[in-house]
Amino acid sequence: MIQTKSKVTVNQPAKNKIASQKTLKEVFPISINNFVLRFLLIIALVLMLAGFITGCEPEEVAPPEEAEVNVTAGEGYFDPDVITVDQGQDVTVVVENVTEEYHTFTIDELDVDVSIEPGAQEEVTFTAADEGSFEFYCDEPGHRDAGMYGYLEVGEETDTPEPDDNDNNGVY
Ligand SMILES: [Cu+2]
Repeated sequence: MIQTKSKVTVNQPAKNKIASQKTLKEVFPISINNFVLRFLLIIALVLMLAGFITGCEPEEVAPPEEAEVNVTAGEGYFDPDVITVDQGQDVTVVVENVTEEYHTFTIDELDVDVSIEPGAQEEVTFTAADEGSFEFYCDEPGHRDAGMYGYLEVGEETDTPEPDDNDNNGVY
């Protein structure tokens, strides 16, 4: 019991000393840390700026990216039946024929005409150079009339009229 009491009395001044020493010691690490942190922050900012500059330059100059579209050729339909791409994009259309007969994926204006065997898959690549709406269809006899057609939309809502205009036209 006496030993523990003596330990307590010894510890009290020791704690005070440690506390005062800590405050002095803490001053140095904090100032060093601040200096190091500022230095690291400056380096980080420089690196970020360098990253932005090098990262932005090619994006601004680069042409539109390529577009790849998967299209299913089914019995009397293409899915999707509207393909939207940006003007100038190199477009690759992968057509999967899920039927047991031949189909084609044809766009007259873009000289696209690929035949797909039953159950097979073909891809065709073209450049969407001109803005506009281009019909794609299946050139097998009767298939277009059966519903195997759709539209390639190049550019932003080129030939699509505003919904309000349509309603007004219907009323007038
Ligand atoms: Cu067809």
